[in-house]
Parts: sequence; structure tokens; C-alpha cells
Amino acid sequence: MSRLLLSRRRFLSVAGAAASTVPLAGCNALDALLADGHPARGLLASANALTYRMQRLLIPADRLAPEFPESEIRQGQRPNGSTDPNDPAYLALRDTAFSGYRLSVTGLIERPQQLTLDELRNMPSRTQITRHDCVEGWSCIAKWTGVPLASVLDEARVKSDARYVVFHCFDSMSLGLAGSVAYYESIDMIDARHPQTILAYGLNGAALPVANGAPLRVRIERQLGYKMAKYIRAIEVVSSLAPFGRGRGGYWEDLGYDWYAGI
Ligand SMILES: Nc1nc2c(c(=O)[nH]1)N[C@H]1C(S)=C(S)[C@@H](COP(=O)(O)O)O[C@H]1N2
Ligand SMILES: [Mo]
Repeated sequence: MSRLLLSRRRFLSVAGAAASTVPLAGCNALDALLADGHPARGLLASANALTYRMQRLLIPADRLAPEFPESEIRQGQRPNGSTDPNDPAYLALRDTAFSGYRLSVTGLIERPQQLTLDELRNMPSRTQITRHDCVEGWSCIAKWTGVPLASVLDEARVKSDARYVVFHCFDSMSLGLAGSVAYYESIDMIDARHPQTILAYGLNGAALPVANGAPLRVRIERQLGYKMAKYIRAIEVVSSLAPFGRGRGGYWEDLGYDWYAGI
């Protein structure tokens, strides 16, 4: 048994070493190596596909990320990325304490939903104290409260051809001269149904602050920080990621980050 575990770890670290040719540039920095058309790109993309397949193959789908006692919460959750969106639709909702907010759930489901915050808060909730790891090299332990994404998906009745859940956000990100695009992210159905994957509306015992993604942000505890979309406007269940952005599954992925950011 221990031999099996050892070789599994070894195997993962080999897969990880291949994938880690992707430099861990910060959330704010991009590397020319990752630019479109660079020959390293295809290699990096296939290293990520390998990591993804290996982790999915070798790690049980429902393995939990570590959870911590209250005493480990040393500071507030450090806000990062967008912290104060100024998109008009967002500002209008924020100014009314999000009373007009509706989470739209669409795509490959039988029952499209428009959920208010009260409806989300009235569903069974989960609270977890977990560590958030950002590619910039910092981490934070915080307590998150929200509704399991699996419950929302069950209400919506997911169709059998569903493969991914896409999160559409309110905040737009600058692409320099190319203008701006809305932040978006995506995960597979395994992470979507993972018991610790929650749509969080609470942080450290209070309402989720604007800086951390109010009114709703996702927690995907076995992946890196950039996967955890804040300011969620809509959830779309899909069979392909090709139609969104540049087709790589997320704002940062379209700029070169790994789609599968498993930790
Ligand atoms: N909508 C949106 N979600 C986002 C981001 C963002 O800029 N916009 N930044 C990501 C990154 S890089 C990190 S580390 C976390 C930061 O979450 P926090 O502000 O609660 O620490 O949110 C992620 N989700
Ligand atoms: Mo991050």
C-alpha cells in the first residue's frame, strides 16, 4: 500500500515537473513565452492536459482539500485581481445592497433558474475553513460559507451531455489596446460536484465583501486562486469551452495559464 502511494506521489511529481515549465508568473504579470504562436505553447498545453488526466485518473474525485480550525485564521482574506468593479450593471446592484441580484443558471439543463440571494441563502449551506493559494505566491486561510454548486445543479437538472460549468463575471479586465473582456472561468463536472465546491456569499462569518467578490463567488478548493471566479453573474452548463473567449476556458487561461490548476 505505502509503496503504491509512494509511486503515485512520484508519478505526480514527474507530471508536475513537466507542467511546471510554466513559470509561476504573478496574476499581474505575463510572460512572452506564453504569447500566442510561441513554439513552447503547444508543449505547455499538452503538459497541462497530461497533468489533468493523471490527476483525474489517480486522485479520487471526492478527495477533500485540507480544512483548518478557526485559530488558523490570522488575517482577512487578501483581496486580489478585481477588487472594486466599476461596470454599470454591477454598480447598480451594489448600490441597492444586491437586492436586485439574480444568479442566472442556463445551458445544458432542464430547468433554467434565476436565483435571488435569499433563495441561495435558504438552500442547504456549507461552511469550510480552507487555504487559498494564488499563483503570485501568497496564501490565506479563511472561512467560506455558501451553497454547494452540486445543489444548484441538481435543482437545474443537468443534461447528460454536460461537461463543464462556465462562470460569467461582472468585472471586465483590460486587454490593453484590444479593449476589455469580462472575467470568466470554467471547471469540469467533477470539480463542479465536489463537496467543497460552493457558491460563497459569506466570508469569515460576515457577508462576502465587495473586495472578495460580492455578492457571490465560487470556491474550488483543490485548485489555484484564479479559478475561483468572483462577482458571478451567471452560470452556464456546456459541452465545449470553444465558444468562450479564446476557447481556453478562462480569462487567465486565454493569456496562457493552465486550465487545470490542481493543487
Ligand atoms: N471576477 C474575478 N474573479 C477573480 C479574479 C478577478 O480579477 N476577477 N482574480 C482571481 C485571483 S488571481 C485570485 S488569487 C482570487 C482572489 O480572491 P480574493 O480577492 O478573495 O483573495 O480571485 C480570483 N477570481
Ligand atoms: Mo491569484
